[in-house]
Amino acid sequence: MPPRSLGAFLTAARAALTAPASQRPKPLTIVVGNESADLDSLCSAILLAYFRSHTPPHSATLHVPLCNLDRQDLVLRPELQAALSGSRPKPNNNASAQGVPLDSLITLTELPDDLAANGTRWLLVDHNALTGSLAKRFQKRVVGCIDHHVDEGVVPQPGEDSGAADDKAVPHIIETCGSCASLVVDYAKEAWRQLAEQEPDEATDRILAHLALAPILIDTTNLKSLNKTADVDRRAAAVAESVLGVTSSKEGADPGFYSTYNNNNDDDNNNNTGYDRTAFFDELSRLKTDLSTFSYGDILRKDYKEWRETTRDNTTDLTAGFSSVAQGMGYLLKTIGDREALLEGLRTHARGRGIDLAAVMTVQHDEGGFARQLLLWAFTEKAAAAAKAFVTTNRESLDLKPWGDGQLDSTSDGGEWRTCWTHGTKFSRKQVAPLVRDAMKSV
Ligand SMILES: [Mn+2]
Repeated sequence: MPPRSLGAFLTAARAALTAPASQRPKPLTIVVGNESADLDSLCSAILLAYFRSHTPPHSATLHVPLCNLDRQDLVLRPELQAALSGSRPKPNNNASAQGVPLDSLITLTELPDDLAANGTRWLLVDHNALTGSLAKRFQKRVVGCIDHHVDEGVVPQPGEDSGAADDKAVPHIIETCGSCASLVVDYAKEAWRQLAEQEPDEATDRILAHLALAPILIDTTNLKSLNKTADVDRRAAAVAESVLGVTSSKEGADPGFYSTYNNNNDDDNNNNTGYDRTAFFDELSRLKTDLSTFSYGDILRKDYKEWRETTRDNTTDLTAGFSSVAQGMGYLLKTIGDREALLEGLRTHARGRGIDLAAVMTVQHDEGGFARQLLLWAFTEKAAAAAKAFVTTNRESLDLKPWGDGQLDSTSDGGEWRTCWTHGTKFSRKQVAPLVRDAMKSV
């Protein structure tokens, strides 16, 4: 059985992955979340890998939880650090010393270049088809998934004659709900209960409970969003909270489910669990939107996606890179750096990725109320034509208005073109990027 302690488990998993090829376990089982590497993906991968590694009959198999991002990007996710702390993060709170450090996680940086696909088995969480560089190397080795996205139909059913999916115990769960972590907890709750009974480790189980609750609360807006929250989200939150000693009177969790840890408070204060749902949710939300410790380079790559399109005349491939930012343009200029620093940071970001059209989409919370801004910077004439076409087509429907007296705008940099707008819709990148891509294809 792999180590019970989460810290020691991660060390063992990392050692298995990074061992010389001849000493690597075969097959090596890897659990990975989707490319956005958001809280849900990261926490779901850790939870599923941990529980599968500790659940008979899989306990002979160490599952490696892989974070689908580069090591240098771990620091861009302070909310994940808070989830790993095992308690509500507060300065001078000794309980946080029991947590697991962010850099103990396993990232794409540790994935060996010589890892042969046929020596691996993959379980996907929070997506059901590999993307990017992992897809080319490993898609055929995917054996199971737990996910809440639309089924793309590429994960083999257990027992299907794919060669890889010979393990009938492998999960194949795709169900709509707020957070994938809810499905993982629901899948593993009985194993978790048995583990807690047979080999109690309160520090580890507290961290696991926080790793489950963090994405569930974030993805369901503290279980309050009626259209996002499903029964399984409430059920899983109740299970995780019962580990923390919170007894639920609601249906879903047996109040004594994790009695191992619920009886050890020797005082009369029934709430002495160090956990408060709303406080934990507020702290995670604050960390997600606090960009004050980051540079422009960090902020522009934190939530970044790019697309490549061929122009209508078939002469040019244009690449557009979209950075989503959890604060407004005013906040950035005030908190991160002035106009010059922003433009320098964005130019460096764009050059480093070889993109023709950079887009920055912001969400403003304070400073004059909620608003969204869109900064477009075209670096070539063709990209400028696409950007202008986008504006012409969408100016009215997006209610585009110049932002900040045009202080970020420029049309004079030899072929370059740059404008910052506010737009009057709720559209995020999911809706705006396709419009920009259409414009790129139209010139
Ligand atoms: Mn998700």
